[in-house]
Amino acid sequence: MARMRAVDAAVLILEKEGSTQAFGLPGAAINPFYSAMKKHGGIKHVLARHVEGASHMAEGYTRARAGNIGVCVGTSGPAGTDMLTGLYSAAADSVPILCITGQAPVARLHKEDFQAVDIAAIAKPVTKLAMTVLEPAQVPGAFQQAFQLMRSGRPGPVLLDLPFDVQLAEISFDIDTYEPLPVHKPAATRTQVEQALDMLAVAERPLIVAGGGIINADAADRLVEFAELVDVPVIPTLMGWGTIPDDHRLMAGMAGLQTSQRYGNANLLAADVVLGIGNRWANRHTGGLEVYRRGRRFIHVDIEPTQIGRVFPPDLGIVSDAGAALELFVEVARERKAAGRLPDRTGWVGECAERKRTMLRRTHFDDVPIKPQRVYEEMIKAFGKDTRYVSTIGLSQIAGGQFLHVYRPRHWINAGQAGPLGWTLPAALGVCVADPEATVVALSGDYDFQFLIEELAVGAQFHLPYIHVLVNNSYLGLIRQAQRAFDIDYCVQLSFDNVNSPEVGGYGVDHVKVAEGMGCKALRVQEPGEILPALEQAKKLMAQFRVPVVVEVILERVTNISMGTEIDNIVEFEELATRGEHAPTALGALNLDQMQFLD
Ligand SMILES: Cc1ncc(C[n+]2csc(CCOP(=O)(O)OP(=O)(O)O)c2C)c(N)n1
Ligand SMILES: [Mg+2]
Repeated sequence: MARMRAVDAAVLILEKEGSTQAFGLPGAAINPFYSAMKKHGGIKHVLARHVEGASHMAEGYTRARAGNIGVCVGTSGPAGTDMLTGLYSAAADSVPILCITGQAPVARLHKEDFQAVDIAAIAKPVTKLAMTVLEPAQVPGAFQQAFQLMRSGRPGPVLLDLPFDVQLAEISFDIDTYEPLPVHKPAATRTQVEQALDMLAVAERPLIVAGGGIINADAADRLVEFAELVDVPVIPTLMGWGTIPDDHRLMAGMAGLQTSQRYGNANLLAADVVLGIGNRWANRHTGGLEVYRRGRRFIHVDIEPTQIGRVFPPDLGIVSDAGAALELFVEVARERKAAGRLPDRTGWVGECAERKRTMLRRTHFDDVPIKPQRVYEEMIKAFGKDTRYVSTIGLSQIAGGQFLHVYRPRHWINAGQAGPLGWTLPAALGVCVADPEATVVALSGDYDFQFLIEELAVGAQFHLPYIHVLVNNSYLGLIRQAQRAFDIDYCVQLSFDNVNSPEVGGYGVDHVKVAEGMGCKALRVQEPGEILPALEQAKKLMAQFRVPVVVEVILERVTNISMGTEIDNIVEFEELATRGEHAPTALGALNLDQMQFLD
């Protein structure tokens, strides 16, 4: 059998498992692995400017395309600790990434060697497996198991930590005899699906809650087919947004405390039976459970057995991969339809659609400084249905969730549970690498943008063009809004007089100069009428220079965005849409002028 260094075997395995894209940065302890990447040539590498950035790039890369597993690589010590945030956000959103770190030699691990830290122990709670591989001959098995675990059950990240001497040690290995291990995904049984359909059949106002598990299972088409067969409206979760197109007649809006629509919450509150598929009843979706559950029965389908009953006990729990479950749901629903056993839902579907047409928030404001709602209206005009949006957290992301439209799975790419500031920019770069043809539009507040701003240089160096809409209120806006409860406005200001850039008018950082300094293009907008032309100009600049283009929109400093503590008490801070021209890009808004308003 062939003899080779353990790292050579590792790189051959990565290639065979289909993980051919790495994001990272070298250091002395991981140089052997880099030498193997160079030698074999089958793995492309993007050099990040911060190791946390590399981990989020890997996430963006995985999230963009079914089957992708992004790899992030760093040296020993701080590189691993920097990547923990990526591991956490990947784990929290059920996203597989493989994190590879260098480590001090085995014999020196306990001697407080330079940059030796027990990264496997630190990473344990945020990975499916975190292992320092102590025996060179275990390297192939560790990688084999890593891929099996990342793909089986609830997907998630793995960290493999490779001591320097383990990387270099020679082992016997033949890639031709290496086979990926079988992947295990539980599947619903016919009895379970029959029971769930029986519960839906006796409902008067049934709803489907479509979670990110459907996207992970690449099963959005089956979801839509099932919803159409049984004629039941769908509420996607934030992670499931795009499983059913926003303009589909059965898309009933999103429910929740923040990234939701008024009609989404109203539709959920009106429902009597809810079928959740591949979702986890996240607290920003449910709000208080008393309100969320009141008077409703729940079915919960999830791939991970211990997710059933974690948040509240469902009336029926089914352990299944979302795709496998939906396949059976479609099959049984077809049979019932042919037998004339599916109830007529015309009235209920019409009610939900009417709320979607009428319960709208206003977006059309002409104010200067610009009100944030207007930005999303202009974005909808500028970007088509195939746009891939990337965002993380903040008022910017929340308003994006309320006002933008998403039409396809993996076209709203968001670190939903962890919400780590700084994620947007590197994740967008990862999406660009995964889908170079796509129109990628990132959405950040000024603080999120500043967090990992240095990654712009990566976009310029590697020619990863995308548009970054930067909504600048010179505030930690979401936290400022949250501090209203404490009657403070404390440590949330980002404004200062920039001695080099008086033109930013006290908004502090001159993002245009920073972006240009990093080799990107940037435009600044101060008035609502300039937004659309700037976005159009950005598309041209992106095509011409093949670099990231930042469109900074200077917002009014203080705007509160609709949110609340329960899904039945969302606070509206602006007047609602009462005429078509108030919400010209809302779906169904074409008929707004004739509409009967619901309060
Ligand atoms: C690492 C990290 N620290 C703190 C927070 C809490 N946090 C959430 S949003 C936010 C402010 C975001 O400000 P900005 O990006 O400007 O967005 P805005 O709300 O102003 O639109 C903060 C500090 C976080 N999500 N992540
Ligand atoms: Mg801000």
